[in-house]
Amino acid sequence: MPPPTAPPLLRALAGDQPDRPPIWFMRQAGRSLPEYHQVRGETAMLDACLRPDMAAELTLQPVRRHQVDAAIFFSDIVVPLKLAGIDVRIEPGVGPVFGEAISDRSQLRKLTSRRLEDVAPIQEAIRIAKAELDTIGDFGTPLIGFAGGPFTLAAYLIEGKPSRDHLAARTMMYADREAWHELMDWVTELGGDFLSAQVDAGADAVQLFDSWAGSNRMEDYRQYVMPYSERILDRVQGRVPRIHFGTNTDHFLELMMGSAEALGMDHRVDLHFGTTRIRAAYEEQGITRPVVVQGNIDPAALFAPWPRLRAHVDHVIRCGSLAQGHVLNLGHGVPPQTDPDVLTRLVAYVHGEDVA
Ligand code: 1CP
Repeated sequence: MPPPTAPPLLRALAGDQPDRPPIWFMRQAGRSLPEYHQVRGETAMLDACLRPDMAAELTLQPVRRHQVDAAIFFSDIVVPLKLAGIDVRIEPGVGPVFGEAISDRSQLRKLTSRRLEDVAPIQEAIRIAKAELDTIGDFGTPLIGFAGGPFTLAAYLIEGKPSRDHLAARTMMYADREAWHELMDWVTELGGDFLSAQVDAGADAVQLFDSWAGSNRMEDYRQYVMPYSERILDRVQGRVPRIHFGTNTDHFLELMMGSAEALGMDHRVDLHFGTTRIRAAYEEQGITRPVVVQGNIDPAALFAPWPRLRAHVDHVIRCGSLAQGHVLNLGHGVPPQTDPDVLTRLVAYVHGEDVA
């Protein structure tokens, strides 16, 4: 167990309940902050990710402004693809768009011969950010590194752009199992290299954004996705605590819970119910490690009058207290139109400051 002088995030991830849950927000950097637009200006998103000074600055902005208990590294899940020389850009208001979608084996072959080329820019950004983070808060502020889940990355590669139901990706899973495994194997290696490079450079914890894995049937997740999600998380096992996050994963929480120290749940799952289910599964399987959960304030509540938002947050904190460790977060990313002052007030409230 980390000592009481460890940052609250690391204590909670180890299954300790500090007086108050640590809080950070997925997508806390970026579009909701005026200072983000000022610093990024016209720089393309992926270029910003690969400029160490800029990526470090954008990582630090939400910590300075909101006093959150963790920074998340400013990058994107497609950065390792870009670093492997793949033609990808992030289109404003859309997301990742690729020069070509992977639809046949010859394209796949070309792809899978590629490796992560130069991780120096992201490692340098982490070192710059860490130097300042170490001086913020009573015990320093941890930096969370991340990678995209193999299914989520494969879905973008096969669709060539964001999609709603990931039909093309799930079709390949059914139609050409061999190609599917080859692609998943490759994105897992690449994502694992990206993740461990961040830990090598000083990331204190990691999160796997298995964002779109929930669009699979439970049995398909078990057979065709889970082994890869586990493998990528295993790359940093024992080095830093790991959070496994997905959306719409209510139908296989029990499968996800075993792959990391903490399970992130979106706002559709009642945290009370989710926590109880994990506890029961741990008991049944004789797993002795602590139940640690992350989540899951509904992002829509950020737009409600303060007393209503506060009541919802109180409810989430009460539910989370049923676990041995709880990291307070939204159920998914900060919506771009969020008023940043609401986030600042929310953090102050959770930290026990008098914000009415
Ligand atoms: O503050 C932070 O959270 C740090 C930076 C971060 C993270 C963790 C960014 C910057 N992207 C991500 C992860 C990411 N990227 C995920 C997983 C998180 C999630 O489930 O939401 C996903 C699915 C992506 C892919 C992506 N990149 C999308 C989603 C598209 C879709 O399919 O709907 C989008 C819109 C982006 C662009 C992006 N990434 C990050 C920022 C700040 C932006 C917006 C860039 C801009 O237009 O200004």
